[in-house]
Amino acid sequence: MGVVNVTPDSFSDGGEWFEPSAAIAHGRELLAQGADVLDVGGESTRPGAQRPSVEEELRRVLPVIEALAGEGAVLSVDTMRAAVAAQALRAGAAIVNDVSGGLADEEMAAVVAQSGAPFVVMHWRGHSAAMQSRAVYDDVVADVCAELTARARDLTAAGIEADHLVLDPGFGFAKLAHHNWTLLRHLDRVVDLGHPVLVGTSRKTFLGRVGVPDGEPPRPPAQRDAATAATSVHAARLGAWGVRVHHVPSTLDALLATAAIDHAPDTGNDHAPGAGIPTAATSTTDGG
Ligand code: HH2
Repeated sequence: MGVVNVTPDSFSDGGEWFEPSAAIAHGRELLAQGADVLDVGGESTRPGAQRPSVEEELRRVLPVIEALAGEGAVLSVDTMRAAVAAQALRAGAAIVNDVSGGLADEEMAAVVAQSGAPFVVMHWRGHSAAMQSRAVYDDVVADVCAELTARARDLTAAGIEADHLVLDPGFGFAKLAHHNWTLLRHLDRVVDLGHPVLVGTSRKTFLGRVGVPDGEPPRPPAQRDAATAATSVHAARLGAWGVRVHHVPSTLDALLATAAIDHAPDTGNDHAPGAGIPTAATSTTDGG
């Protein structure tokens, strides 16, 4: 899933794709690079971000969704607002991605249920101003699993088909760095809840601290793509359904390389049919 932030203030790429024409071009670029789904959002969730009005959020996302859906792209709308989700679905979005999992807007569950669209339910404990003070857990894996399970139960009671729910542990949302790492290590427990799982670690601050001594500032967001690729490969290995990233080529390369390892012939099978014995035509100057 490639990220299209139509915002002036997103933490990693705020302002870069704020004009509809730039956002549409960026969406096309992400598709050409191999994204299967584009996640279009008009509100930044970074700590301290000001919420746009509903009208402003619609003004940002609708032209981008209409244009890219018209070209056949599969789109999710990244919104906490039922009114935005409803109009985005009418404009051609196929999936609703709500970082609040339906908690921020009490109309959201009904809109999604009526549409029959898949719904990404992220683990959330409040809007950005309050969320870091709520990063308190007895056991982060057990607590996040329990809260996601409760959300799934309430959303199915509200009429959303259980098999339309995608769960997301919400990396960086009401989580300290060690909470994010522990959740990644035990992501199989979230997968075991029985829903597809989406993982969004892309460029988040805890990745910017990898290899940086304590007390020094984290690396800037654009220098976090290798760490994003590593965490995304790990998530895929543990059974994630999707990974949400800003830079598609680095994560896709890492996923494809891992898949090549998984599909390599067993040792001792060098001459088995289909083992890919290099020929003159396929050999390359660096050994193939
Ligand atoms: N993270 C962000 C936004 N939407 N959706 C899901 N399902 N999972 C996530 O982890 C997630 C998300 C934050 O990233 P970004 O959109 O780049 O930043 P901002 O909120 O500042 O626009």
